[in-house]
Amino acid sequence: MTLPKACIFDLDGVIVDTVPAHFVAWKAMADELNIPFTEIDNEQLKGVSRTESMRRILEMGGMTKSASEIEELTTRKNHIYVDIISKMTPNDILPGVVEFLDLLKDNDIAIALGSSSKNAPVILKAVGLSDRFEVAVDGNHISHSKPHPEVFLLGADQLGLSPADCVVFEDAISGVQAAKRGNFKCIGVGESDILHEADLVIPDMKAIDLSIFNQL
Ligand code: B16
Ligand code: MG
Repeated sequence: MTLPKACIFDLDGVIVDTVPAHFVAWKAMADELNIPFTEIDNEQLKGVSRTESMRRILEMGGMTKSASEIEELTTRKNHIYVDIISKMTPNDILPGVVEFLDLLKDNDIAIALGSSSKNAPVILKAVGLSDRFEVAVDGNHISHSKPHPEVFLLGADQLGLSPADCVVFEDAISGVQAAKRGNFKCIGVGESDILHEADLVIPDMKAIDLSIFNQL
């Protein structure tokens, strides 16, 4: 493809390395419930909303809980998670991200955020990236979690662009599926065997330049 008019970035796992923090917090809840929970299980929760993630962990343990119990568990998970992310600094931005955002800006390619996280504003502030996104759609603005395409469609709409004008960067299976269901080109950031539904997979954001779009 030629250069896109915009790039829409996932947050957790693409811009910042919050995946281990989510894992630690979910593992604490799973341990309490005596549900085995590994990093492989955590892979399935990437991009998935907080409540849906809790439901899936309960499902792994063959358990059911009432809506109020789920609310109580997710609230405590979030306290553990927020405690970790509140200590984040610009050093927690993943390698290559700032350079790539600069490159997009210099080439008049718009930059947007498409995250499932309700903590996105706090994270962006902590790492000093709040003013880098023209449009920022996060878990506070959507009613359907990835793999539903709502978060990216809303982002494109707020940019005044169609999905064909935008490229999505995603680290989660659910996020890649959301992008593809919304008719976006999608670059997976991570392992190609996990993100095989993406149009292209890169291991990380290090040393990427505009030639990446020629590969789509
Ligand atoms: P919160 P992303 C997602 O963010 C995470 O990948 C996922 O693990 C998390 O459960 C979800 O946000 C909700 O996060 O509890 O902070 O609202 O990858 O879409 O940026
Ligand atoms: Mg992610």
